[in-house]
Amino acid sequence: MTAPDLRDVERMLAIRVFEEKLLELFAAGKVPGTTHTCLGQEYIPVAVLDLVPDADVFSNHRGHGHYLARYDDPRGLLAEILGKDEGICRGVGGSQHVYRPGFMSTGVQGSGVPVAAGVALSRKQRGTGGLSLCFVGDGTWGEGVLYETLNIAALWNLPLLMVVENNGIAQTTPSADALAGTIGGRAAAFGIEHILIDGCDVDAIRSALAGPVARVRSGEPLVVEFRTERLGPHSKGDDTRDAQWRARAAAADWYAVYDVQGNESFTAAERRQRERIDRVVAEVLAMEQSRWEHSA
Ligand SMILES: Cc1ncc(C[n+]2csc(CCOP(=O)(O)OP(=O)(O)O)c2C)c(N)n1
Repeated sequence: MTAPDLRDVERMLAIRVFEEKLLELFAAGKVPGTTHTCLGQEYIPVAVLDLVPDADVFSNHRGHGHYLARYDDPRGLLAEILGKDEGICRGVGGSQHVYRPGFMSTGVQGSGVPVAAGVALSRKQRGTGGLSLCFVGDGTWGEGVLYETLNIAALWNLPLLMVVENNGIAQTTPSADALAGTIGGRAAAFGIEHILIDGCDVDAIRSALAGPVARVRSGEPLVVEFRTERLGPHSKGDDTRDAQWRARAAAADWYAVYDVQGNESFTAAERRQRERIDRVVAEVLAMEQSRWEHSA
């Protein structure tokens, strides 16, 4: 692995610290609704989003890292999750339904995929350039609309980049019990290129993807599958994986692979981010609740 760039590591740490704080706030009863953290997967949006500053991003239920890697706006996101008026969507969307121009998430599995293709079609027809980037989990390959979308994307040469965060499990169902064949094989059925990324080296990921992503812009849809590990539970207490699996996930964690603890500049970056996120938490907790909050 090449020496990781401090700025990239700091962005990954910002997401990690944010997600850890969120679980603490949840345990303290401060988070309405539910929340899904991306602990372990932070490097994926950090690696990918820098390649596509011209993309509309379609995110999913596990989308905090996607948003933070793009906008570095923990204040707006936390305020949104906690239902505050200063949240990105005035506290109406919460953790899973975030919108701002160029970014949209949804908690309805797979429902962002055809929307991403529609926006890609619109870009193509209007000749604006750019592309749609859609994040999905491996479990979402059980949603039929995904295949209808791949079919149309291939047939109409849409600038659609689908990033699959394959953490091997969908809520409590191991992918091996639900997914026949492979994700690569399914992309191939539509004549769509598939790239498998196994590893968390952000520079290597960008080098591997730069060329294929450039081809997406000219109308070659692409599926990029990341073999990754979810460090936390699906949402809060629902982790059915055995100790062996959890140990494997911990060993693959980029935080360990990058040896954050053994690198002075990384530990300083982590300290900076902890202080920053602590400040954000204090500010957000002091904000007014959203006036859109239901009173019942
Ligand atoms: C249409 C729909 N069905 C079921 C759910 C409940 N649900 C939320 S996340 C999830 C599992 C998603 O697994 P995957 O796509 O692999 O993403 P991961 O959670 O592993 O990141 C399920 C079943 C949902 N949100 N939407």
